[in-house]
Amino acid sequence: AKSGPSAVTNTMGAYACQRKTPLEHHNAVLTDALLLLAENADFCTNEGRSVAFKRAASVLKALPGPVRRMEELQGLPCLGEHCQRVIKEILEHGASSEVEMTRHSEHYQAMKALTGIFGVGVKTAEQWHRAGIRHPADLVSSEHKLNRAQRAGVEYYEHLRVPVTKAEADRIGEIVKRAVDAVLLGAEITLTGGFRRGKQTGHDVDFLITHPDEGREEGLLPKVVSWLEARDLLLYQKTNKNSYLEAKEWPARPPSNMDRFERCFSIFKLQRPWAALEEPPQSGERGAAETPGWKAVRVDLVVTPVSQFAFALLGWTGSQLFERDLRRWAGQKGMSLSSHALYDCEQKRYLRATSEEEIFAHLGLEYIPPGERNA
Ligand code: 8DG
Ligand code: MN
Ligand code: MN
Repeated sequence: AKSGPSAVTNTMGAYACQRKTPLEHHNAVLTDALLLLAENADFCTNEGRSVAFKRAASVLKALPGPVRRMEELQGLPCLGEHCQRVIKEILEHGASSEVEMTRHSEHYQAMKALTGIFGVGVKTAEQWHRAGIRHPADLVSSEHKLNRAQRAGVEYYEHLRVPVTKAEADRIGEIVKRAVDAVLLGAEITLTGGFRRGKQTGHDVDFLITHPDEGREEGLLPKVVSWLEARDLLLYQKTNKNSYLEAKEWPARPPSNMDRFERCFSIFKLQRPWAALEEPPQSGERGAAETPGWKAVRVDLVVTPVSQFAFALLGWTGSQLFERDLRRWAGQKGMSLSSHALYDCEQKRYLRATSEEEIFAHLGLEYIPPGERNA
């Protein structure tokens, strides 16, 4: 407890799940820069480098105040040489030449636009980029084959670029609740993802669906989807069946962030009853015809048996870095964590839990509430 001024920072854990990371923090200029480099590393299929930048940004998000001098970083985890060079340049000159060069590079901009299309990953974007495609609009006239998801992604590109608000997420929650109630009495829905962490906007809306009687939830999604489709509420959907078999998952299968729940990746057609109240079109600028009375919104629906609910909730609340570090932490403790279960490799048994708190306790971690998992 008694040590120099910089020692305050020495106590920060190296795993994101060991620290509290609020949504609002004090180092956005630095984290924006590092996260842009992380994004660019992803675009260059350099995952290791990307994660390193994300970890560094995450550490800065957890600091109690703005970084002003390099000495304040002493003893902090996850800040490698490269990150420190970037931070130093920003502190001294207000910007990093590497970050600015990357931001304006043709490759970065094209990859950002192309991976911004729903259904398009880095590999596909890179292939298209090599073929001279720079923007979603280039795909409309090109002979490049698009799958069903990508066609929807291109069609609703401008809609899906606009962040989803909390109000829209709540409205969609009401619709999903009605659909679920109509097809299975007693089923429950929970808002997860970024909105559960307190974000006011997101790129999509994530819901978990369960039923207090184990097994009743099986095969629920196709019925929910039919209910929504009958009311013209879906622009796109792809539903996958549950493929999880506890007995077969470990130790054969390594833990991964892709789970095996019954799930639906969809695009909702959200009517805008409040469209008239929002920014009325300037006279002579935008005609009413250009402002449709609906908005396309990405929605993920995931169905979980109630016995796995706590694990699914923990796994789907994010952030992605928080999840990654939870799994890494578990591994280092001789356990294996997924969105389905926690397995103790030494005791060779599953550790049950009915709440997130219990899972943190099994892992020997202090409980971190959703609002502080914004790593
Ligand atoms: P945003 O939408 O507000 O931009 O952010 P987010 O809500 O944090 O991100 P997300 O991409 O919607 O993902 C939410 C969480 O769900 C995140 O922690 C990762 C997790 N997730 C997926 N796909 C899968 C999956 O297939 N299995 C599991 N278990 N989790 C997944 O995105
Ligand atoms: Mn989300
Ligand atoms: Mn999602």
